[in-house]
Amino acid sequence: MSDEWRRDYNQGNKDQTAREPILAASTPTFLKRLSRSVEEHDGSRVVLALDLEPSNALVDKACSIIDALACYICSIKINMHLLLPLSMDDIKHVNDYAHSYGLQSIADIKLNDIPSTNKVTIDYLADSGFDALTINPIIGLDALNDTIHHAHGRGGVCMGAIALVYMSHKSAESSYGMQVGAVVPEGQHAQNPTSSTSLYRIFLEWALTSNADGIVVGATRPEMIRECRAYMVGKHGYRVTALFSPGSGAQGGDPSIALKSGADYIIVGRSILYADDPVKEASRLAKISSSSSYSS
Ligand code: FNU
Repeated sequence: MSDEWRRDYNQGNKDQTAREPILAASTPTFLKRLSRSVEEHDGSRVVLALDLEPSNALVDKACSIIDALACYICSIKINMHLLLPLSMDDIKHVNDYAHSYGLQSIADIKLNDIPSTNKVTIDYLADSGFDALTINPIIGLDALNDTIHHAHGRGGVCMGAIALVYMSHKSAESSYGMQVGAVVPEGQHAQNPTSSTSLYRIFLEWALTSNADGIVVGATRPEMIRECRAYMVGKHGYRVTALFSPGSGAQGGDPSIALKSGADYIIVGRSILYADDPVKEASRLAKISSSSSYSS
């Protein structure tokens, strides 16, 4: 190994283990940036899922949708609908365009790999102009911790991380609702060997322990939103983690009930994008989101 390589290698190792914050204390967190966007957009707590059907000119379409809807939303959310067909430069263009309206942008990739791969993914997403990403806690507590720590320390950006807790689609119950036994660390004995809980409760606990900026709970399950919100308030005494709720409209959830049950942000795609009048629908949802609030 050359001296230069050795120096880089050792530096790399040190950076990995030191876990020192690399950001200036003044770098606003994702949630602060998102709150600022809410203020600048008339209190809208609507995150627009830019789920465009395959076609040509996706970048132009995405930008004209942003032009039309920017004042009714606080963030865009991009998933495989655009991430797969577009180049990194195209995605950066769309994200920069959203930023020019003061909007945030979330990469909905449900990150789910070993920490070293997750870190490279996060770096690419940050370079593409994303402000936050979604992550799947199934990777385990230590990996979640490590990955979120990396996202938060991402130079100059402070990427947010939003952990899946209970997804919105029908069959989510068979995984997120699954009863699982408590995991006992090696060498210890379970106090109560029969104790079990639901997977989503473990994911919620892990998300909070790992300082996730947000959690996802489907608008199709208001009772779960209520339970998770009550647990979050009980644990911290105040709100430090935001609850994002997809599944209104096209998936059958009611945005107003989701917000009253404890959602901070609603994520909406098709019911805006394919409405007869998308501007009217976005404006209606923006009003609902700015006026409906959680009551315990
Ligand atoms: P719409 N989404 C979801 N449910 O729907 N990220 C989840 O539990 C989840 C998500 C995304 O139904 C979905 O991929 F974790 O058209 C889509 O982009 O309003 C959006 O939220 C919902 O779109």
